[in-house]
Amino acid sequence: SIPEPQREAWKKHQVQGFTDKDGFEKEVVRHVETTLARSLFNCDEGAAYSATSLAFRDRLITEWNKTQQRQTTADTKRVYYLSLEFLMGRALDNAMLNVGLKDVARGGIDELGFRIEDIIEQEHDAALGNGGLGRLAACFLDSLASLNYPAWGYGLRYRYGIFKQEIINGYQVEVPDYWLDFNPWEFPRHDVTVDIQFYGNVRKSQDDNGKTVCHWEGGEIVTAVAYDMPIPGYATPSTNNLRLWSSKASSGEFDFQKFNNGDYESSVADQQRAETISAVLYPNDNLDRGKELRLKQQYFWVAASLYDIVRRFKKSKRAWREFPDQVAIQLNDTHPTLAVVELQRILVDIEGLEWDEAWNIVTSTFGYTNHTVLPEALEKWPVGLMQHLLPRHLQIIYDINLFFLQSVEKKFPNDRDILTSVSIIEESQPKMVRMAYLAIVGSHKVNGVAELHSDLIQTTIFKDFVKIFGTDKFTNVTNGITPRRWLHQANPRLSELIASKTSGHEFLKDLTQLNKLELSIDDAAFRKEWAEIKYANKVRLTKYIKKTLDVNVNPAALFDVQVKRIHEYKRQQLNIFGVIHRYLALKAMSPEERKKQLPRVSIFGGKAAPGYWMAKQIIHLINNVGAVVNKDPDIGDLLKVIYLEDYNVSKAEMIVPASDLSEHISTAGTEASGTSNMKFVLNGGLIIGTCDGANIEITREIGQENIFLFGTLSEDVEDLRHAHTYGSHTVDADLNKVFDAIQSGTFGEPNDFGAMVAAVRDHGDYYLVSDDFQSYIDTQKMVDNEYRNQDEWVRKCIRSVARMGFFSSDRCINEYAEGIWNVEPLAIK
Ligand code: 6GP
Repeated sequence: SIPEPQREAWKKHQVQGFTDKDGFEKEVVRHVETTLARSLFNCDEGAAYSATSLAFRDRLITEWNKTQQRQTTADTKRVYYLSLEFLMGRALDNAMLNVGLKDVARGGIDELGFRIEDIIEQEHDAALGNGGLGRLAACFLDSLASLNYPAWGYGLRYRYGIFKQEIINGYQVEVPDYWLDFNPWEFPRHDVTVDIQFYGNVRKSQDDNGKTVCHWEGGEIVTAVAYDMPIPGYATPSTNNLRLWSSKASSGEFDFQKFNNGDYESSVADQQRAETISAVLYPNDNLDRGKELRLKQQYFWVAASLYDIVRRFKKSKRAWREFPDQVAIQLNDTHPTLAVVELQRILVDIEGLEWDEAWNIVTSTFGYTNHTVLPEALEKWPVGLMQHLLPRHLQIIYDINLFFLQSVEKKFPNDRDILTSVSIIEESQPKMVRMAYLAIVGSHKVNGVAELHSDLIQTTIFKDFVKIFGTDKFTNVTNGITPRRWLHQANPRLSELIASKTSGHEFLKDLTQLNKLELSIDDAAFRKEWAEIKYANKVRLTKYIKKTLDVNVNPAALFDVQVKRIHEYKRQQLNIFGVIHRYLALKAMSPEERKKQLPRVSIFGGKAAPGYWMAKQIIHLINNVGAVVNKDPDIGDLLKVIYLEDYNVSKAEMIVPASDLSEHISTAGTEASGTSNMKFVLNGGLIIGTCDGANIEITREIGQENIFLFGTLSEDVEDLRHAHTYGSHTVDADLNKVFDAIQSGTFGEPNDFGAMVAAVRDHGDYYLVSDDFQSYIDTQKMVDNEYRNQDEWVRKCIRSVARMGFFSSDRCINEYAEGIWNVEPLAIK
């Protein structure tokens, strides 16, 4: 650093950042004219977006520097959140709101000849995630910064995020998402690099004291380069860091010999192979596909992050046993589990600690969050692949397993079954490493993401581990969402109305303040304004539907929304079968009877994993139903079926505030938590849902009279499945009529949907669509009836919002901090 006498000059010129409109405009013009090399003669909306973002980025980065400095000086414990996915969405609007300068920017941009809304729309979503797991990580970053926790996120800087979805002739088509053209929010740190080793072999030697030392040698090296994204807290100067690693060939890797000999292609091939590691996000949600490149991604990212964390710790010159006092690492699902093995390797092989001492440090450092009980999502890696790619790590895994099983044997002598069932190595053909088991053994806390889910993991997939470790190791942290993005940013008018009825914007820092809204519930003017805001949000979505799909929908109709990844367990098929049932019922009515019906718009959105054939058929059916229903003159406004293309975070910000009713209808016991359920209720929409995930806790908070619950309970699911397979399975008569309509060709080529119908009717109906169909239809009828009484409906919405305080990700992060990480916020003077 700079010596004391010269620091004066630095301090004099320290960047202050703008605070008013003039200062903002000056920064924008400077960036347009210098950074972007443009002028007032060729500054379009894109350039205005870039310059505005750069102006804000400059502000954030000065606060980022101060925050890091503060944390280093305070020398407190830091949290590291390791996640393969961060579904951030757009950054500009969030940055403007969190630093409290959106109005300043609005005025400045206006004077410079643009509209702030148009500028915001220029930004490409940072879509480095699939769904719930990745968006949760993004909400957590916002809360960590807003609550002043010293925390870093670590992830991969994918060149291609989740694909863009186009709907062509009713089918999903995937288009690559190249998002890095110009990203003003990232800072390349070409000086922060880590060399990562793969393959090779292990050599053993004896040190001077006769101790065996392992050396991992040979193989190939790939370099990780750090890219940092500043994460601004709301109404605080704290600005945390999201560090994403990008892969490139190590400088030794480029083969000049080949190059000079004219063998350009193969000299470039090595480079491309290295860059492939961080090239693409795997597009699967709740599904593990076990591809070698995925394992490479995992190790690459985990090894680079740990190197960084250990380097930072070593600067403090503390003893190794203090590592867990300085460092908490959270594993976002099992994807980063190799970090457990890598830290043990660093401590034993490189730092020379004894195994037990090292293992104590490791297990005190890590916490593991499980996000699903679906068997197809539980990660396993073939032992052979692990041996080839990470030979030393496999040895360490075997040793971890050996010592673990020895301890189990001691506790349960002569119980071979428990040894087989909890072994980290599955004795299958081929043998597999069970990553969840490794994560449990390597962590001091394991948590689920909603009460039901946390109970289920303790009584089903991990029950033997509860016997071994006791219940203390297992805990629940119910998910939450950030009210900054999901209320203040997505629904500014509602946020202002709430502010006017509570203690200003305090609710954005303490969401429980929403309960003050109940005091205003009898205020007719307030309810009227509430309803007007909902209507305006629906009009906005209506215009978007007209623009993108050329379908006219009536904004006064009930908007019924299901937007999320397409998955059989989430049961979009149940929803579309219900829509078909409604269509058939309307068709069968006389014109007089039809006039009495409530108009409804069924809105769907979401991506299917490219290799998930059934999910793609579901998308196809929804679109085909829309094509028939939307142009049926008998139906008119009474029913419209809309498929919104390319659902993502920024579209959610428009869709969620426009919903009257949203669907969270997974088979009970399959949706670990769900988080969009929380977003919809927080924006004044009601839920139709099953007794699953966080729906249960939402019901407890808002009251069962404010939610439409239906369907099988999770404790009955197993018996029903058993009965479907071994008993007789009869399908509900109304559902059979739906199937008949599909199979008679009403919605296109029946063969296209044969498998979807057969899955329910003939192949055991694993997701219990037939069991829940009638109660779903009946509950939808109740919805229609209740929606007619708009005054009571609005009261329900207000009451629900008032009681949603629990579902802030701030509450959730505080629970992690206290119960798992043992970290405290850093006070700011
Ligand atoms: C998801 C769960 O499906 C969802 O219910 C939950 O709300 C979310 O995680 C956040 O906890 N799980 C995944 O996206 C996933 O891929 C491996 O889990």
